[in-house]
Amino acid sequence: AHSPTTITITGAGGQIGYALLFRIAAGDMLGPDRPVRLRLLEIPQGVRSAEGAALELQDCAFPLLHSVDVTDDVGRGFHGADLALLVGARPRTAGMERGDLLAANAGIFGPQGAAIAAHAADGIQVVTVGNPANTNALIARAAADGVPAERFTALTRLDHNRAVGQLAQQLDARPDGIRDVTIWGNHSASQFPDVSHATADGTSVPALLAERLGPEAAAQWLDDVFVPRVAKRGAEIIEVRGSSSVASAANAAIDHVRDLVRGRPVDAGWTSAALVSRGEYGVPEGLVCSFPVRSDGSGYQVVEGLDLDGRARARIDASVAELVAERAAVQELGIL
Ligand code: NAX
Repeated sequence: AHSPTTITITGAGGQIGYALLFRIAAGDMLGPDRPVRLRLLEIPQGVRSAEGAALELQDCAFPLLHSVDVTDDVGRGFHGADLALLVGARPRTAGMERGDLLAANAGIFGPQGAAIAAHAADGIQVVTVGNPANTNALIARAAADGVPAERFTALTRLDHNRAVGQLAQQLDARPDGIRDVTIWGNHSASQFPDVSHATADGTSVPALLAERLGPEAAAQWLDDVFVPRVAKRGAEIIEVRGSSSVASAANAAIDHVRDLVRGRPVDAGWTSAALVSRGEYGVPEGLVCSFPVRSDGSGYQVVEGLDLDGRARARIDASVAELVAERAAVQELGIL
């Protein structure tokens, strides 16, 4: 039998936290053979909400759930953690400049990175969900002296799943028949959802689109409908629902961690995650950028060697330029 995995969830008293905790405790993330200990890290204002979730977790009597701790102490929160989901972040509020937002989040993710280096288990995997996710991951990693760069990832799986959902609808296909979609770049409206290598039930997605819509209309649908719809889906959800994506975000975080730690079947194709760049596809080293990735259960690896046409190259470069600008803004604030 496996010994319990200690999982720290920051912002656990928030909306995504509430959608995540019960699925993790039910075994949806690590599997039905892996008991878990949950550490809910909150700020003082969020502690009661996290404590309420802890009471409800108890009331589920989940067989895999060994313990739940709620704390607002960062060191205690990451003590012995095998896995950290950094969900809590400072949201952008009216009148806030980008610099203010980056500085406020650096004040959260810097100390959390340092606490992870000081207190977490040796094999810690750190997944950043809180926005701006890529740059928050960059800040946490910079503060986590001695923790290898490949232990830091950020969530673009929600964007990936959104892209798969849109293609499934457009092609009348089942989502699980769609392979090798890629989200490139930043988890923001500049991201590039790329279907040029994608297949649906083994047939090229660009060829299927051209067959259904005609070649010109297919190209137009990709540029004018698909890409903006995926990249701005978060805003669409807010407009329709009156509140941001919650269950789909928690579901994507669960998919991301499951593939990361349990591995992803080779025949499921690749997926997307933001990793610390080693210079793949010309992305400057050290940026946390979304790539096509596979996992053998020891972490994500970038799928290298894909051909990129001029359209893809230009869109990837634009999103990477935004990541470079975010890093420069953080450096200017003296944070990196
Ligand atoms: P909520 O505002 O409901 O919850 C955030 C929680 O974090 C609150 O309970 C708050 O008290 C807590 N918190 C704030 N600072 C903290 C700190 N220093 N330490 C511990 N906890 C802290 O937001 P929710 O809807 O749950 O969203 C959480 C984050 O996910 C946001 O930053 C949001 O932008 C981001 N998202 C990221 C997505 C992605 O795909 N990467 C998609 C969904 C979501 O938008």
